[in-house]
Amino acid sequence: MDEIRSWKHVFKLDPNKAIADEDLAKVCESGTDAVIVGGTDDVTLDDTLYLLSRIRRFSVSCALEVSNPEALSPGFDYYFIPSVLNSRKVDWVIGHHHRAVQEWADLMDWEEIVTEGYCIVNADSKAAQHTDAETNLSPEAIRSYALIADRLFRLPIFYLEYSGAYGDPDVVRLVGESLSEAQFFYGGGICDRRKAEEMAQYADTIVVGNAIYDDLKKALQTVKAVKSQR
Ligand code: 1GP
Repeated sequence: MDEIRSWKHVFKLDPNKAIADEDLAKVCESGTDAVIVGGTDDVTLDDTLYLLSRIRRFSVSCALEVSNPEALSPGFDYYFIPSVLNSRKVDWVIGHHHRAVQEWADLMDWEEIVTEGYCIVNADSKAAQHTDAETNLSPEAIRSYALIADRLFRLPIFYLEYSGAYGDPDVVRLVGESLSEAQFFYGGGICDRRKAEEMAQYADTIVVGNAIYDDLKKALQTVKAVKSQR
């Protein structure tokens, strides 16, 4: 967890989306602190292994965000386990986790496993729909999920997920001010330098996903934006 605490910027790559070798090289050598491999649906073991083998040509840290236990594979530096705190379905909060631990507890290296307390707030995102998240939340309600992650459950990461949409900077600031121990991940709609700078003021770690596939040149500039704030 000590290394993760130093992460200011990460790219999230979707095993289900194609990326050319030269573009992947640019992502991995961009100066980002880490690459997370993760997607919402249709994540297969084959696609995950293929992407991992290509990322491993570079020295960048690499975490697998587990959305489908069938796609779990050894070889990552970390395994991020999301628990969607605002899901209406117990499976996404703790049910899938319980089944996985029953099956694989003896094989798990707990040192590599990091739990993320998620709050998904963009109703139109696949992540919200897939997990049946309650997205109609006031800033205070979102802050309360952050406090649950931080103080009540003492999770190492609180992840405010706007996936596919740029969030409300006032909400992100409120959450940032409320957390004391948990590492604050913000993800959603960061597609250029200005947006990266804005959210990096409030979040400990910003996550850039879709922009890699939409406009890589601008996505790469988000790294510089964060570095220049250091
Ligand atoms: C998605 O939080 C990440 O899980 C990043 O969001 O794809 O909108 O950049 P974007």
